[in-house]
Amino acid sequence: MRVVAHVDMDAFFASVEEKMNPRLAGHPLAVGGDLKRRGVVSSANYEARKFGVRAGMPNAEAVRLCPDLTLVEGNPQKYVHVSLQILEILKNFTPIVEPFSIDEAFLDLTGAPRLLQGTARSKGLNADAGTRAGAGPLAPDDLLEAAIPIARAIQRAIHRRTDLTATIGMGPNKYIAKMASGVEKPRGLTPLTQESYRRYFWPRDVKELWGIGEKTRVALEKLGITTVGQLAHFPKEFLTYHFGLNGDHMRNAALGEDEGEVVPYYRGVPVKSMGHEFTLSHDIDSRERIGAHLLRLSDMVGRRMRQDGYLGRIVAVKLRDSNFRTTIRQRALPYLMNDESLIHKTSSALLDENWNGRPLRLIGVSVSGLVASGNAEQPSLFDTDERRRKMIEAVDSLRDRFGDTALVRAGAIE
Ligand code: DCP
Ligand code: CA
Ligand code: CA
Repeated sequence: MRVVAHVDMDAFFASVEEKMNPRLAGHPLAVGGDLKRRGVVSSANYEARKFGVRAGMPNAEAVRLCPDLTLVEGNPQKYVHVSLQILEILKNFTPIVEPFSIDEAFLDLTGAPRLLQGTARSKGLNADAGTRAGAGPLAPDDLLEAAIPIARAIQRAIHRRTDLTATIGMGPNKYIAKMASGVEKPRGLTPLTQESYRRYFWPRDVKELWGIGEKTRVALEKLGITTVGQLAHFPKEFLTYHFGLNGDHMRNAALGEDEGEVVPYYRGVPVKSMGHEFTLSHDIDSRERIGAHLLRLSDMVGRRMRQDGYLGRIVAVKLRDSNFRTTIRQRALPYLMNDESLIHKTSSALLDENWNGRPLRLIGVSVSGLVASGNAEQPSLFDTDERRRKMIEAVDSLRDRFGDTALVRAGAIE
């Protein structure tokens, strides 16, 4: 029996921008990435959403829908900074915090000290007596209820420290918690038991399930499954037959079953790429100097791969010239390795093939396509791996869209 909370910041990037420019507050605002190139909206505040402005929409379309829209480029460093700040706040409530994306985290509140006090009170015990002695097993509903004040306290703490608002979903597992946070936004606080989860979601469209995209929705429809409830009741064997392992995952999702534990940040996030980069103190155009940096970077990357127990296959270099033009080029090797001399050889070749001779202000080397060098773990698409992938993508897309923030290891906001 657990209580898991999912915290999701409201209109994250847009809200951070609002706070930095108080005169923008209350007006439609969207973060549009690079405004000179044809960017897309990454975050719209709730005023802008009233006009239909949504993340993923081209900037031009957003402006057409909402001519009064303030479109800003965005400050990725700031978002990463606030994201880390929020993580620090969450850690005050329980050490079991799993950062899931730039603006989301899961918390396992089951053992949180405040929860234990709360349950003791609701059972008519004094907190000192503890809950284990004589209290008997708590009903899942009691646990969830006792966690509501903690969720409120989390929202208050986030607001106090960052001036931003968060929505929290809670449930007996991560899946229900994540689904619950989508029920009411912004500033929502939604606890769902497994029973209330089913009551609420079973009549709804399968596409509302987290992890079910348009392709899967269409495939399910062909089997006559359109609602979450139908999916939950569909014979397991059929689903497995049609969708393999994912069939099982989907069914569990519909049932609100999820054994996945909240993996605390300190246990480390499996990484899919490792890289280092240097921002140079002044622009450099000597091949020799650049080569020296490349050697050092390759060395750092290889060393870290071995330290953390990874092998990888795809070597990439990143070059940013004095005009802020960023080039990323990669090459796949035919085998897995964690050898800095190979990384260096490959990255040097990539440099020579792609450098236009312009002075450079940033050089980076990374290796991706990583696997653990020890054990080949069974990947699970729907579960943690999928979540991790999303997180990694979130951070990567940030870096792609805005150029680089500080050195953020892909897949780990530490
Ligand atoms: N993001 C992005 N590109 C997207 C979607 C999101 O860069 N296509 C970034 C900007 C968002 C942040 O990730 O602010 C969090 O994404 P969410 O989907 O949680 O969206 P918001 O926090 O902006 O809004 P909501 O209040 O709906 O959670
Ligand atoms: Ca959000
Ligand atoms: Ca989010």
